[in-house]
Amino acid sequence: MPELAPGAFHYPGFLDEAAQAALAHDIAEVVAAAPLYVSTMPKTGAPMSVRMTNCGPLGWVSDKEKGYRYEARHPATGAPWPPMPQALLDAWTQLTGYPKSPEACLINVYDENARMGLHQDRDEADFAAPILSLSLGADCRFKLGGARRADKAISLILSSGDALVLSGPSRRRFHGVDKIMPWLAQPLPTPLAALGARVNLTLRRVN
Ligand code: MD5
Ligand code: FE
Repeated sequence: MPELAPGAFHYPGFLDEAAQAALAHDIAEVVAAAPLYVSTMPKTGAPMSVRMTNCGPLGWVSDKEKGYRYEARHPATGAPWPPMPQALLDAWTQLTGYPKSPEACLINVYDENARMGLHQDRDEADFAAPILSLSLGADCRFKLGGARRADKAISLILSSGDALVLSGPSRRRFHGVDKIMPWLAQPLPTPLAALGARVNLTLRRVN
C-alpha cells in the first residue's frame, strides 16, 4: 500500500467494478432520501461549487449564519440523515482498523467545473481518528499539502474505486480538489451519472 506521506495511504482500485456499482446504488438511495444541497461559506454566504449530502448519525453542513458544523438533520428537509450503508462501515473497518464506527459520511458531488480549495478538516473534536475517503466516477487532481497552507503540496490522481486514508500527522494536512478530469475516466455508475461527474465519500469520527 503506497504511503504518500506519514499516515497518508492511497489504495488505488480498492473497490472493484462490482463494488463500485453496488456502492453507487447505495448512494443513490441516500440521495433520494436526503437530497443534494448547496452549502454556503461562513460570513460571505458564497455558494460552494460542490453539492453535498450526508449519511450516518451526523452530517457536515455550512451556511452564512452558523458556519461549518455537524448536524443530526438535513438542512432542507429537517429529517435525520439516512443510515450509513454497510459497505461503508466495512470499508472503514478494513482500511482503518479503528475500533469506533464513523459518525459522519459526507457525500460530495462534483460536476466538471466544481473544485474544492485548499483547506484543513478541523470541524471535528476527535483528531485521533483517521479519515477515510472513497472516490467514484471521474478522475480528479488531488492536492496533498502540509501542516501549513504555504507548505509544498504533492499532486495525485484519484480515480474511481480509489481509497485514501488520512491518519496521524496527515489527518490535519491541507488538501484540495484542483480539477475534475472527466475525459480521463469512467462516467459515474448509472444511478449517479445524472448527478455529476465525480462523487467522493468522506467518513469521519466527529466527537
Ligand atoms: C474530496 N473531500 O475529494 C475530499 C476528500 C472534504 C474533502 O476534502 O473536506 O470534504 S477528503 C480528503 C482529506 C481529508 C482529510 C485530510 C486530508 C485529505 N489530507 O490531509 O490530505 O471531496
Ligand atoms: Fe477536506
